[in-house]
Amino acid sequence: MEQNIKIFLEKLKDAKNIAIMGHKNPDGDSFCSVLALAKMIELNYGVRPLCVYDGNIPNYLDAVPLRSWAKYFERVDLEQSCDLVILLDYGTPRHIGGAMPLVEKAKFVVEIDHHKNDEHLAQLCVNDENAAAVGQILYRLAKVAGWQTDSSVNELLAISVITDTGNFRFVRDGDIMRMIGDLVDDGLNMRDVFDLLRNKPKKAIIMESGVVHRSEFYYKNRLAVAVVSRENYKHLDGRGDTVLNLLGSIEEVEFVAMLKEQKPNQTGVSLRSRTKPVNHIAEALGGGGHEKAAGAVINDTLENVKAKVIALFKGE
Ligand SMILES: [Mn+2]
Repeated sequence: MEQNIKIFLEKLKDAKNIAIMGHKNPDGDSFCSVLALAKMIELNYGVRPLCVYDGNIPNYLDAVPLRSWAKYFERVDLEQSCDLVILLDYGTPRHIGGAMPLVEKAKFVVEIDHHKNDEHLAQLCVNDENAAAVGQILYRLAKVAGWQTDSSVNELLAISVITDTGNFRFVRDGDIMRMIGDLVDDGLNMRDVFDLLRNKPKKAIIMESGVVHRSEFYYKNRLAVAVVSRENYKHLDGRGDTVLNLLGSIEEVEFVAMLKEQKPNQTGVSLRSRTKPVNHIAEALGGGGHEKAAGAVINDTLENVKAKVIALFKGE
């Protein structure tokens, strides 16, 4: 067993008071990994960790198992000193958000992540940049540790890898498929899992399809640009996956850029690619991410950011 995993398991044995958190505005991987790990810790160590989040949980995750365990950071005692705080899928310290006091006051901090990160907050890292999702790291960890799991854990781990791989589109090796295969043999019903995610509000889908309808195409249709105005941004559930998926399924489209007017002078950019990496473009905008799925948040108007993004794709 790897040394860092050994130390993590030792820390779990001794901890009476544990908090787990993912990144602000959790996605499927961040949110479901937190809940899956919490349940595994309860099953195997007899302690139920505190699951904390900041931002909004998208409606499409409303029906996932143990949803009610997640507590908004303002409703928990941020002054307490936990024996152990576990950070999942956070990427960079600024993505932790309001639960940061718990990290600062913790006796020991562990992180389990698959993002490239040069600013580790934890004393102990159980990271794997090659993992497609934190759920995949947790699944391996559970195997190595010999942890007992249950059907809710299996569903949560499946949702975390399904959402972070874009329904398996971005799997990089067979590990994820073997993991799902094992879970299915263990009784996981894939149809139920996908049904759990059908929780988008009608408003969100109608709005997203309108955004697709109004999108613009550049460089011989190789770049699709979608714009979510301030008014529409309020109805966005999660990260606008419907927009990204629909535009990304057009024959000639290689790149999708979705611009979101989060505030009058703050624009979020999500980039997706079918071919070449786009993370250098996200980095040029002050953000970052994975090779074919990256993003940035820029303190500038929608119009200015749109012009910048289109210019950056010139020659790609
Ligand atoms: Mn992730």
